[in-house]
Amino acid sequence: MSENISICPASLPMLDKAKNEGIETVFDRSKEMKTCPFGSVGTCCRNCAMGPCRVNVKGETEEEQEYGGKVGVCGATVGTIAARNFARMIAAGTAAHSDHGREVVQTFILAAKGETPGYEIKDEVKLKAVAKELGIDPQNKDKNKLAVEVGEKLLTDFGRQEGELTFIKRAPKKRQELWKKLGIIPRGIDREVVEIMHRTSIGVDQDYRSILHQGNRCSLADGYGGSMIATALQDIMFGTPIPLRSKVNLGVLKEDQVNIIVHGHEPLLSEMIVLASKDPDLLDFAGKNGAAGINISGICCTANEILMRHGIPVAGNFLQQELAIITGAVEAMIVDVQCVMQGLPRIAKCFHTEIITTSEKAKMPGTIHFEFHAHNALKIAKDIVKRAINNFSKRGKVNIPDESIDLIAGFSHETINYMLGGSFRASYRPLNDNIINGRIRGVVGVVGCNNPKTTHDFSHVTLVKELIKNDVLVVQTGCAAIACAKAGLLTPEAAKKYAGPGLAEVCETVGIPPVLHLGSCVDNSRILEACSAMVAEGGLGDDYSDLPVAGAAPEWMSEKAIAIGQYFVASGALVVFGVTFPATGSKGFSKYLFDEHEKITGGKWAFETDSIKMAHLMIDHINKKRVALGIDKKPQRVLYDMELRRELKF
Ligand code: SF4
Ligand code: MSK
Repeated sequence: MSENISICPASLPMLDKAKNEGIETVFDRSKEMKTCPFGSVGTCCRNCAMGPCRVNVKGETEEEQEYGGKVGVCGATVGTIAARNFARMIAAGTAAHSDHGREVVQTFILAAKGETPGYEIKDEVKLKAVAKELGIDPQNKDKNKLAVEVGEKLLTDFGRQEGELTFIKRAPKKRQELWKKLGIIPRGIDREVVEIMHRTSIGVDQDYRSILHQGNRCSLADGYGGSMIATALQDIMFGTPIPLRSKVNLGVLKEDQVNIIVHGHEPLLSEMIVLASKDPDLLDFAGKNGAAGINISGICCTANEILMRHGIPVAGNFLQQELAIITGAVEAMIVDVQCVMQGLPRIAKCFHTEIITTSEKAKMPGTIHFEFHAHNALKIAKDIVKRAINNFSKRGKVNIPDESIDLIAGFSHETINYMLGGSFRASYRPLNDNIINGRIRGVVGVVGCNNPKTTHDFSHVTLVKELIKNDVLVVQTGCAAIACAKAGLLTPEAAKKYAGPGLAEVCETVGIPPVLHLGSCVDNSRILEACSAMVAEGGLGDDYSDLPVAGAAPEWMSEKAIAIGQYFVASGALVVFGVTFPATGSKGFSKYLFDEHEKITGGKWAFETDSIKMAHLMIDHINKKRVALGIDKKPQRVLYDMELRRELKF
């Protein structure tokens, strides 16, 4: 039975164990849950107390649905309701990434002021580069003073009422002009989220095109605001990732050590936990408690953050958070914000595991709360680690699946630049050249979550294998990256085994995997940066929408994925989602997203649940872009005679 639930070799035995011991997991709850047929297609409105109104109309055409079909009590049509719901998902996703970004900026400023022991400004090169972008002269400035200036300037992006977000300038000129013409350049991050909530409340914006107009503006506040700021300052504070080797899957848990799993999103806490786990006193204390060491691993995006910068192993992705506890080997699961299931404490009760919440914003009944504050972060981290060590002796029977595999991570935008161009002439030229000469067909970002409505990891792995087989270089973030890492796709060796001949040749020459791990969900902003660099390098058009690229989230579940998808669509990309699409109840609005929107920003959404078809949807799109760029034909090989050689100019 478990085989249909997951393809992950470590998850299957844990699912069997759960079944045998009568432990309920997310997979059981998903099977039992009768999802609402209105809500799942975006046509249930509960924005006022005259409803909830469910308007799953059956009309064949948009006209039948919008003008002759069932409407809400206030008269809201199905298109308005679907668009309002969709826009609210964008707002929620943007809020999540941006509130994360805000925490990072505030801690960054405190760190630079020397008020947060444990944190420091690590990457001065990136600090100076960002300062220059912000119009701050870094010359002869103390790094901490400079960091305060940078942090305070970026903090204004959150509350700004007019003007433009700072990092909008990272987009190609032509794209910025288009956004300006359309009126979708975000003013301030918070303002765009608030405006969506206002416009989508009863009796305000009642035109799905207008609602999505604000959806575009808000999503850009995520991509070029909250997410991009978080990535930039995290890199400066904790170090810009460079390629490193590590391990992934539940087999990274160690039977003879204290196992601490960090789970959630913000690296502010996990960085300190990593630091605390190396403390000689705590290591000594672990020894006295019979443990051979302190083993830190991660789940979800926290895992990606500490993997990218420290090579800390990854225990699993979103759907493995409960399964990790079922190993019986986890002393503490330390959580902060986002993607933390409330099912955790119920499962933890069956074992000795303690769930430790740390954010003032995210509390859970049945857990222990150690409130995390930046000014004494290291002390709190040490207290938490000590508590986990104390728990080691309470362990019962342990079943750690013997499943873990190597992966390479750490591909920041800067790293890709250096790896391809060399440290003296960092450049995207070789990538562009290999796209132009056809060795690499194009680039696809495969990102996002797991969803128990579909076989765990299957769509990610199937999609990515099909893409690389067709010479498409894949870049990944989030739980998607963890899924493919578990399938062995994030190693240089995977190129020879799975990639098409062109991509394999490039990977072999440069020494990179065919699938590059770029980090956590906020690090999707690295993909935007990489696309900007590709345009700036030349030869592939002068806007994002000219590039032979696309994006996909085949197993998405979070509102954050919709926000990410929308900022790529607003940036001119084709974005394909699997599992379900929360707007298909409205013929008009879904036609707008899937088709008409391309005429506005050059980008559009698509929905496809079959991973192979999804891959070919994107490959066809990439092929069309290649034709438009005039790079669809292999350059003809010319045999030069002496006369032709003499004409050659060097
Ligand atoms: Fe119903 Fe309109 Fe109220 Fe929504 S806003 S619940 S459609 S009456
Ligand atoms: S953690 S948002 S399940 S990718 Fe970023 Fe994974 Fe999706 Fe959470």
